Amino acid sequence: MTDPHRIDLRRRRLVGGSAALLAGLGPASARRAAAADAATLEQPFANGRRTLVAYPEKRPLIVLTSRPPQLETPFEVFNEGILTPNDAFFVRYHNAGLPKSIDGDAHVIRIGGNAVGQPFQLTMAELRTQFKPVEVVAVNQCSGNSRGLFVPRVTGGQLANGAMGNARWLGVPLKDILARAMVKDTARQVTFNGLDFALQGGGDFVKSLDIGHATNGEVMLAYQMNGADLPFLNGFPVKLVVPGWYGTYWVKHLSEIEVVDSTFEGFWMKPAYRVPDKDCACVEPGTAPAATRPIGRFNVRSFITSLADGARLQAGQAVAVRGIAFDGGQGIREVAWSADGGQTWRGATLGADLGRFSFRELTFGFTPGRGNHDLRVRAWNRSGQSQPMEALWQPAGYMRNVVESVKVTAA
Ligand SMILES: Nc1nc2c(c(=O)[nH]1)N[C@H]1C(S)=C(S)[C@@H](COP(=O)(O)O)O[C@H]1N2
Ligand SMILES: [Mo]
Repeated sequence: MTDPHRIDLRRRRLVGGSAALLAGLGPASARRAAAADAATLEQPFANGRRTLVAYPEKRPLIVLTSRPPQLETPFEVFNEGILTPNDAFFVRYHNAGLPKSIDGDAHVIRIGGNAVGQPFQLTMAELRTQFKPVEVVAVNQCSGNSRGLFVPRVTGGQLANGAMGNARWLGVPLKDILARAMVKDTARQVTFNGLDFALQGGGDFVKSLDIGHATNGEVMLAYQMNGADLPFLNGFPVKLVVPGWYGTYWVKHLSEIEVVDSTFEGFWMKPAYRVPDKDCACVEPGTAPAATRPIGRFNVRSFITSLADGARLQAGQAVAVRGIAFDGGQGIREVAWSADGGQTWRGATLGADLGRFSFRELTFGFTPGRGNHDLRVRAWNRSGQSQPMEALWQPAGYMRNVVESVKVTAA
């Protein structure tokens, strides 16, 4: 890992030779790239044909939209290791207005709002040198991860299970930064804005957290990911990291923090990114919720990563099966596996514990008899929460966490 205090004066991130992708020529360039390299794959739902394109600092990823770039991680990447490589990490933007280049040293973060006594500005150099850095391994997952698997289908980005990733984040607790701003007793929420913008009116992407959450010591301003600068598309030079909470709060290219004396109700907090205000965050399929709340923590999820649906195995030959489990910050306590669609279960083995916000490796051995097998894994977190056997439903297509099924055949 590089020295966190290192200041690289050449820390300027142009979006490389492919700046055109981000500068407004996106769709045409992306189409050309796609035509040249023509790698496609079929997602596991109707109309799931997708192209893979290598954006700046990225290996070929699944393109959902090119303007703005929205890229999904091919699922087999999650079998490479417990940390998701930076060049494979998914990308999500709402607005097509992206800065063409960001000078990582000149970048400043403004801290203000009507509930601070002492507004100030922080340069990246100050952020790196004037505070004690902390590290956390944490999953970033889009609220709409797996939305394409909803039945009945819902509108929004049609993603399979690759809008998530796990990284080691290095940065400064937001709490320490806000301590300099003389936060007043009237503070209710903290809002976060980044350098990206809406091209034709529309809403700039601004998010908020309650003051107690923002100052819990976990929420941080991260300037490194897996020991390297953040890739441009993942928020260079600094992003908010909100361990255990959905990616929507992880504001990229962070440039403005305001402590305010009211509940912020900008478009991306209300009506966007809300879930049914019930324990299950669900409603009867096809119906609308009576009341909603802002989306919050991840629910419990687990996946088999070493076998794809439809895999063919050798009968009588043992297979070491691998996967991952995670939750919103309690930590995973237990994972069970089944080879008969959930009728009988046995315990899986958990891998190294990288902290309660990280993916946790799971493994089990399985020797298939001749025929079809429906493999499933199901996780429990330390407060006993688990995954439903039947998928829950809600109109925005957030928070899918059903026990998934991987069907394999042995001959
Ligand atoms: N500045 C900015 N930050 C943003 C967004 C955005 O549109 N603009 N989208 C959010 C959403 S919904 C998600 S899921 C995460 C995705 O993070 P990533 O692109 O680094 O994977 O970024 C969040 N932060
Ligand atoms: Mo998201």
